[in-house]
Amino acid sequence: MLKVLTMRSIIFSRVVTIVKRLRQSNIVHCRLRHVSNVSSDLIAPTPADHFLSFCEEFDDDSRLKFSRDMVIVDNFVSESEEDSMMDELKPVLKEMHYEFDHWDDAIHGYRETERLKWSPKNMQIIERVRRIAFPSETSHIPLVHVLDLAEEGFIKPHIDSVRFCGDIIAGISLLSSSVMRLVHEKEKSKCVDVLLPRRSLYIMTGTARYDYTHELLNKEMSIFKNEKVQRGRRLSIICRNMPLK
Ligand SMILES: O=C(O)CCC(=O)C(=O)O
Repeated sequence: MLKVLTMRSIIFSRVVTIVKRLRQSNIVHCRLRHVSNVSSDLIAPTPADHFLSFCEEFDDDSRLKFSRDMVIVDNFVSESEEDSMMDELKPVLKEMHYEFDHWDDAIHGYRETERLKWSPKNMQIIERVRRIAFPSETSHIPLVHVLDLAEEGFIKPHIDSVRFCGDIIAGISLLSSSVMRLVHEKEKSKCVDVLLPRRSLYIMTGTARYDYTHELLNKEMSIFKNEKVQRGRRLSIICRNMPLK
C-alpha cells in the first residue's frame, strides 16, 4: 500500500511538472487525461489509464510505474497547427516514395525525413515539445524525425538504440489516431496498448523507453479497448535527446 502511495506521489509530481511546463507554454487547451487524482482545470477527470490498456499481467504497482513513463497529452496541437506543419512538410514528402519492399525493415509503408529548420510558427511547436517533454538541461538531437506512415503502413516491435537516442522520446501524431503496442522485452506476456489520438503528444521514458519494445499497429489491428480505431495515413514528428554517456 505504501509503495502504491509512493508511486502515486511520484506520478503526481511528474504530472504537476508537466502541467507547470504546459502553463508556462500557455497551452491552456491541453489536457493530461491519463492521471485521475490530480485536480486541475488542465486535467480532465478521466481514469488514470484513459489512453493505456493493460493486459492482465499488470498489477496496480506496475500499472502506476508504467503510467509515469508513458504520458499522453491530448490535443497538444490545434487543427491550425496541424495544417501549418503539413503545409511545410507536404512539398518535401511529395518528392519521396513510400518504402514497402524491404520485408525485414523495422517499418513497412513509410517515408521519412529529418528536419533542422522550421518555419517560425512550426518551430514554436517544436520548442513547446522540447520545453514540456525534456528537462531544461537536456541536450536535444537538433534534427527532428518526421515519419510518414501510409494507411497500410506499420512499425514492427523495436527498442530505439541507446547509441542514437537518449532517455526521452517525444512524438506528435498528425493526420490519424493510432495504437502503439508496448511489450516487455523479457516477459512477453506483459503488454500495454496505448491510444495515440490525432494531434496528441506522447512522452516515452524510463521503463517504457528501455524495457518494452514499441510497435505501431496496422490498420486492421488498430483496436483499443474493443473499439476500432480509424487508422489512416499517420505522420509523426519525433524529438529525441542525445544518447546518454
Ligand atoms: O511514429 C512514431 O511515433 C514512433 C516511431 C518509432 O518507433 C521510431 O522511429 O523508432
